[in-house]
Amino acid sequence: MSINLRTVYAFAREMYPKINAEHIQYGTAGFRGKAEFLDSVMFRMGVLATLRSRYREGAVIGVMITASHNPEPDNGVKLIDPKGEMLEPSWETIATDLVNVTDQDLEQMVATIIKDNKIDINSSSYVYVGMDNRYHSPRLLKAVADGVIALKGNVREYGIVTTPMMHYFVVAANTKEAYGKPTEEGYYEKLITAFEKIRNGQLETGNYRNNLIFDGANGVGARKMLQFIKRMSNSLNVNVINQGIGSGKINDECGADHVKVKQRPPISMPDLEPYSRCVSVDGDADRIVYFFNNDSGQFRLLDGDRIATLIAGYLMELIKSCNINLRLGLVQTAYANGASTDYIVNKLKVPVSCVATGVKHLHHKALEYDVGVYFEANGHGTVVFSDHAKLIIKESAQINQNAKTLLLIIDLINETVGDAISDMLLVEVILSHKGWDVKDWISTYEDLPNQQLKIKVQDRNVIETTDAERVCVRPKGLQDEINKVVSNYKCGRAFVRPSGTEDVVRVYAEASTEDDTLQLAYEIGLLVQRMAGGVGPELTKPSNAHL
Ligand code: 16G
Ligand code: MG
Repeated sequence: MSINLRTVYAFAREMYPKINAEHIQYGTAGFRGKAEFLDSVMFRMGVLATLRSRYREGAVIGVMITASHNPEPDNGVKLIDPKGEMLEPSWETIATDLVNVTDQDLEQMVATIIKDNKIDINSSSYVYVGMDNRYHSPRLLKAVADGVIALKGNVREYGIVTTPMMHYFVVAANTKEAYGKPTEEGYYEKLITAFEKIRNGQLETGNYRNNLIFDGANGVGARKMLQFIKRMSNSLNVNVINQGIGSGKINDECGADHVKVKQRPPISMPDLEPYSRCVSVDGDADRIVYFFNNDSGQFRLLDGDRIATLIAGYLMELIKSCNINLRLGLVQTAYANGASTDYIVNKLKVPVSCVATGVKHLHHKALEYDVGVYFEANGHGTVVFSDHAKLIIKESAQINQNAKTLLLIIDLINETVGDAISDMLLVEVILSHKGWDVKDWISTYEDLPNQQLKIKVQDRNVIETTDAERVCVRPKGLQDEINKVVSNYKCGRAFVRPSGTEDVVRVYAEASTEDDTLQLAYEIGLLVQRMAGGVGPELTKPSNAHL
């Protein structure tokens, strides 16, 4: 094979010229922005994925085209490393450099990456590409594929898939199918087989009912849930709303982000019977929250913290009952409600670690446990099992029924990344085993009222934090002021951090009453405005929680 780097330059100039001079950065969500400016970014990410595959000795690298929970005009791209993890941080920097270079300098930059990383440019390379159902995604997918072709890599297109499906395909291919078949059918088969074996025909127990309303956010999750339903026996009755057919726009007034942030049900919701179980996923189906209305019509949310405590508590019970010795832990972020942490540590006796925001931090920490459960409050999360844990569980499963269930759960959960549909199936298994309805589930603990604010400042990076973002070390003196304010509130807790996805500083506050929480968030917001270069009008006190 002979590769001429001029091809990269020629392709770029002719078909994917860089039309936006604004500097963009590969962040926790990869690259994201308005779709019309992303063609050159996509082409270059195709080039980079090909180089990365060669650097990793021909392992499959994934590329997912999606802007997740963002509005429809946005799109984005993320690379998936061979074991299904997010792209290695040193290559995030390379990605940032590569998309910001001019068309003229592109050829030279590619040559530098090849040289610096000692890449054998004539070796094989494999790139898998998938996309969400935004109308501009096919155009952007072609740009990625052309990037791969420009460097004579092999590209496999999966069409419309969820983000977690892409992670699954990459791992399945790189483990030579030990994790499953790297096809859409292989994915359904693995999850559905495990789910139906665990259910074992026992559909309704105690207060658990077998019906569920699924809000697909007009995104990929809706389509894939319909595919699940087609292939499942009657093990779960799912009514899919916001299917993305007709005029419904992705994430518009629906989906996990809408439900969590606005604290209200999505549009197109049928009249809800009190306590009927509903679930919302985001546009690319890697986030999930549950919700219901109580008998006075009040909306109640069961977010990532609730799902995490349910799963961790259940896995702990199963492990104990098998008499096997495995270290189980839960990983959360500073956004986890204090009541959830208190419940899981003191009632369920599960150890908890706290890490910085972003899936990669949680995933990394969870790998330190034999069984690591991780969830962000916003609904990103999954469970990872170490090789040692898998071995012990397998042995025990020869004689113990609960270990058999654990073994099936390993197949049911998508270990590669948080997967809304797989998480949902696991929650359904647990609720059904416990004979619980949402009322039983929510009564495990009472959330502390909480409030988030966004503060605009001149430069959000003047805020530096440590200790999993719970302590602010810069600007100097800000943390002392925060501590003083917080000490005036019962059960008060607050922190500030620069957002990784928006040009704002985020404030989080919780306290024992709703009024106190609003006042605490307000006071901390004012401190940020005063001490971290706030711009715009002075903050006014928010009047209701969950803005
Ligand atoms: C990204 C992260 C998400 C995190 C959010 C925080 C991934 C796949 N996604 O969407 O985990 O909660 O950023 O946004 O890591 P923020 O920094 O603007 O608060
Ligand atoms: Mg998402």
